[in-house]
Amino acid sequence: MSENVAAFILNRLADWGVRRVYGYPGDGINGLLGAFHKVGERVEFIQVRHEEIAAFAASAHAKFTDEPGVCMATSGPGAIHLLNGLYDAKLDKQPVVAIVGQQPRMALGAEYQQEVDLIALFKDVAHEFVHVCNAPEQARHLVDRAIRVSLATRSPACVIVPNDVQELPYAEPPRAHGSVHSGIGYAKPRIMPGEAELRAAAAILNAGERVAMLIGQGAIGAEHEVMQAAELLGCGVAKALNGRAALPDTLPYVTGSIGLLGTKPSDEMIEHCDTLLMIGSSFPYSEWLPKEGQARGVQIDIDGRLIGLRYPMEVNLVGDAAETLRALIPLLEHKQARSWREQIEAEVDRWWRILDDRALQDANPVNPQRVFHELSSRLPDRCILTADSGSATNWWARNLRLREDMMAALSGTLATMCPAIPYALAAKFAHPDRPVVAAIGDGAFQMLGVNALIDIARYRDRWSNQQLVICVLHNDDLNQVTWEQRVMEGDPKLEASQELPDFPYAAYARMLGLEGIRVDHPGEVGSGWDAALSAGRPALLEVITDPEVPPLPPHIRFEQAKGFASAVIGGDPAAKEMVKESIKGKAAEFTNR
Ligand SMILES: Cc1ncc(C[n+]2csc(CCOP(=O)(O)OP(=O)(O)O)c2C)c(N)n1
Ligand SMILES: [Mg+2]
Repeated sequence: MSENVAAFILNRLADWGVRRVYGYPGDGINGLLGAFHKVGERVEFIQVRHEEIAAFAASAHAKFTDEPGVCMATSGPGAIHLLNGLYDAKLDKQPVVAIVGQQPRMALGAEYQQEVDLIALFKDVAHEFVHVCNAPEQARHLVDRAIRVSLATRSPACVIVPNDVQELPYAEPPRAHGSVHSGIGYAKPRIMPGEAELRAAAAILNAGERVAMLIGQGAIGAEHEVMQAAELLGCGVAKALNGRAALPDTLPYVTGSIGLLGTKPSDEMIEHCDTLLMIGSSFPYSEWLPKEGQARGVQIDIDGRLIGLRYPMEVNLVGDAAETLRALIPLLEHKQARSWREQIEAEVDRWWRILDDRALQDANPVNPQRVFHELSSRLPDRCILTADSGSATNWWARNLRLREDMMAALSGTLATMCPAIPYALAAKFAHPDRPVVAAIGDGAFQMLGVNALIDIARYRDRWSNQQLVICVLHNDDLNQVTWEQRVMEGDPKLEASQELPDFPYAAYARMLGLEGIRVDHPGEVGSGWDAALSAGRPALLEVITDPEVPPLPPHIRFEQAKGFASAVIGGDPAAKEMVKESIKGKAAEFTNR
């Protein structure tokens, strides 16, 4: 019996090295689902609770491996549900392939049931490649191109397959005019700037007296080169969120995160630097970069379309971070004056003490900073960390001291809620031997985490290492936005939009057969982590945290202080608690001089 188009597509994915497809069924992909019977163990269908989880998992697979992530959904509603996860991949530049069903060709254009214009729907998110497979002979090059384009452009690609085409016998392209004969394989190119640009960059960096380095996800894999360059330049290194794991926080000159979720040493380094070296980052907020004219700039980025965009750089080096640094390092002089570096290291040391103090301050009942403070010293070797979008991301970004050989990911650029648990799922499938720790707010848990936890319970037997902790920060509030309303808009908290219904997170995990631990006392946070990490099965650690601890930026700008004051005056329901907690946080800065 000859192979049908659906089986061909799955086999072709397998030939490209794809082992796993995250998805959800529907009659638009019944042909493809049937074909999973025919491909044996070559490719596996991982059913998740929601197509958005599938797309997040595919995005995370790409983030945690060098491979494309693949997701699959049915026509109409299933396809629509994929979108948010695909945008996460698009904005964070990850290779993801979506295989999507469609109604039969003869029904299209008839306002048929579940008929959605999928090309139009995916045209933006998968703008590099979205095509319909109308003929069996097309299947080969559509799969080949979707994967290759996603890898070459680091973006999502989409193949739409009407369900009648899935069932047709596959046909190789004939040797005829108009046929296409594609092949498999993609090797990353070596992308390097020219010699003249390298010299120009070195001259600027050698002339600088106060160099600041900012690295992002493009610096992942360039740890040793970044360290060597930082040593020569006598600089500090700040990290954008997606580059959180590119360099260990245990190095004395790593100033940590930058921006609203950033640290004071990063902010001060940027404010006083005379030279900026930005590597593999598209950090967007100009107010946290040097003022124009303050610093001379050199940037390294693999994508020529994105370079020189955030700051007017004098030299733009288009190239892979590690390769480019390897070529640049021999041209760099070892800076003799070390006082700038010493100053940064002293600031970093002081900052960690401020963070420790802030984390240990009382709150009602648990200070959310303490959750990450206690985790920091307990992070298992080689762990993979995931975070959601919410106030907890502030503490995740600041209070965790990552060591070597760890990985970390979140929705950096889309900053969507809900990826933390789907990312954890994909991390476990990609690296079943590594511990995983996910941090998520109660709002995001109620939005999609409730469903994604079912997937963790469902698949946990597959993972050799059972260390997987999902920490839910239970504050009954959409807290990040509550603070944004106060600080950015000067509005009091709007309870109608911000308050969350109560939910028994730990008890729910226990119902699913997982460990569930609830902590409502500061003294129990550390033992809560110990119990969760040694449960012998995935665990949910629910911590009742105080929503009135402000996720303050490293320094409050005038307009923000004004907003904060007007929220207090405007009758915020928690005015008293807010003021108390903010003053405590600031006080830790003054006592750690
Ligand atoms: C899908 C989506 N909807 C809305 C937002 C806006 N938003 C950002 S953080 C946040 C609050 C998250 O609340 P929760 O998960 O409880 O975390 P908390 O801030 O309380 O720590 C919201 C609504 C978003 N980023 N993504
Ligand atoms: Mg919350």
